[in-house]
Amino acid sequence: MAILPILVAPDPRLKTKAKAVEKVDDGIRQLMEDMLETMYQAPGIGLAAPQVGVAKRVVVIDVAKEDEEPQPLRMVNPEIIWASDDEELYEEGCLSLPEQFADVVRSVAVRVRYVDHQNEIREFDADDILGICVQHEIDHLEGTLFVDHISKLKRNMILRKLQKARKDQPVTV
Ligand code: GNR
Ligand code: NI
Repeated sequence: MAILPILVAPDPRLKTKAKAVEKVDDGIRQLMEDMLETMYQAPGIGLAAPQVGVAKRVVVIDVAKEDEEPQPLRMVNPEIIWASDDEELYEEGCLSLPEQFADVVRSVAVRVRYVDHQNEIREFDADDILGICVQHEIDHLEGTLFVDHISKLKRNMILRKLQKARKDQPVTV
């Protein structure tokens, strides 16, 4: 297991479309375990491979609360095969946009198809925070961040703050 460094916007690797995985092998399984460890320690409820600099369609999610049993989801090539017309606002954050939050409109419910860690095709319905998280993570595979769903004014405010935070960082040796 390993904690992987999480990329912070602006970074061109966060804007790149990730490639489909042809076969889930030990390398992909190891990547998913490392992503779970990285997500838990961040802490976050989801993580997409592009956020750790890997341009592959791999996502991990766990929306269990701190006092609940962990419920890790490992998804390869996830796709939304149905989305409700019904939409709702939710205040989102992102490990690649640290300390930035904004209201995003998304479908209330989605049906997701993915390949699991044993190469089996699976489907499930998600709503609530899980539905939002799945949509947020699949966006990452397309090079889309939550700020791409809000007004240009709010997006630029957030991106400028992050640019400034990066400039103000002490020089690392
Ligand atoms: O940890 C996360 N929390 C979160 C909160 C609201 C909506 C989406 C998310 S996903 C985020 C982790 C992350 O950046 N995944 O890509
Ligand atoms: Ni994110």
